[in-house]
Amino acid sequence: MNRGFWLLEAFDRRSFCSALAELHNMDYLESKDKLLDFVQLKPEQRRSFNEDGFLVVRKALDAETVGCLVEAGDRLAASFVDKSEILDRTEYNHLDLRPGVIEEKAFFALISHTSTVPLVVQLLSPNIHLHSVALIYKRPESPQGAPFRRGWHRDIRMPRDLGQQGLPKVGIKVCYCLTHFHQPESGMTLFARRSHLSTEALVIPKGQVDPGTLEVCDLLLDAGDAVLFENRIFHTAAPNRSNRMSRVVMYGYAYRWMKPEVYLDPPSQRLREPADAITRQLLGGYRDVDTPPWAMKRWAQRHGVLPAPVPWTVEG
Ligand SMILES: O=C(O)CCC(=O)C(=O)O
Repeated sequence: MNRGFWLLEAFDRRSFCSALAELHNMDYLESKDKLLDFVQLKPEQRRSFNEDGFLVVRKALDAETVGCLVEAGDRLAASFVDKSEILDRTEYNHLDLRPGVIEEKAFFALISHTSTVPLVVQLLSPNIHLHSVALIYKRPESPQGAPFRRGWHRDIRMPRDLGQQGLPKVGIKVCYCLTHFHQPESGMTLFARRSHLSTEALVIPKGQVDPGTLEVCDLLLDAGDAVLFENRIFHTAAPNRSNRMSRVVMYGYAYRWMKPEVYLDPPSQRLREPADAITRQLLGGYRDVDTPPWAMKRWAQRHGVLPAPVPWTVEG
C-alpha cells in the first residue's frame, strides 16, 4: 500500500488531522481485511456489457453454494413454496422477497462474492455499496397461459425525474441463478438487448407484450451462472411456464451516493460490525459520501484497477 499516495489525496481534501485519522482508519481496515480475490474483467466482457447492457458470467457459484442458497431461500420463502397450486395467476405465482434475505448466512456471503463483485467494481468504480437484494421465485404456470402483461422498466426509477435521454449508468444488478434455465419461458427475467442506450420509452406494439424492434433475450442458463445487468436496460419479469420452481437472487450495487432501498437503510449494525472491511463498505459502512471508500479503494489500487482521480478544476 502506498501511504504517501493516500496521505496526499487526503491532504487535498481535508486538514492534516483528518488525514491522520484516515491513516489510522486504514490500519484498522488492514487488520479487518478479507482477501477478496481479484478477477480481471476481460476486454471482451467489458465490450459485451457496454454493447448489450448485460453480461453472463458462467459458473459464478459452485453446486454446493447453490445448494446452500436454495436451502436457505426455501426456508425464507416457505409460505410461498407451500401455497396451493393456482395456474394462470402470475401475480400469485411470483415472489419478490427483500426484507431479511441478507440476514441468512448463505445470502450474506454473496454480498462480496469473488466471482462477480470484482467485475462490478471494474464496471462502476470502487465507490459502491449494496443497493438492493431480492430473492425471486416463480412457481410453474400453465404452458398454454395467455401472454402476460409485462412490467418492462429501467431500474432505480431515474427516468421518472430525468426523462429517458442522457441517463447515466449508476448501478448493476447481479442475478444469480439458483435453478437451471434450460428452456425458454422458464422464469428468467427478460432483457431487451441494447435498450440501455435507448433515449426513448420502450415501444410495445398494440396488442403485444414485448417490444417489436429490439431483441428480447430469454437467456438459457445453468444454476450457478450469474447475469450482470445495468440500471438502464429495459427488463421485465415473465411467467414461468416450465414444470419446476424458478429461483434467482439479485444483488444490486450502486454508487454510494445512491440511497439504498429501505430495508437496507440503515444497514444493520449487527451484520456490519463483525464483517470484513469490504463487506462493511458494501453494507454502507461509510455513511458520509465525502469519506473515501477506503476498503474498495485499497483493493482496487492493489490490483491496478483504481480509476484515475477526476479533478474538480484544471488549468485553462
Ligand atoms: O422478477 C423478475 O424476473 C424481474 C425482476 C426485476 O425486474 C428487477 O429486479 O428489477
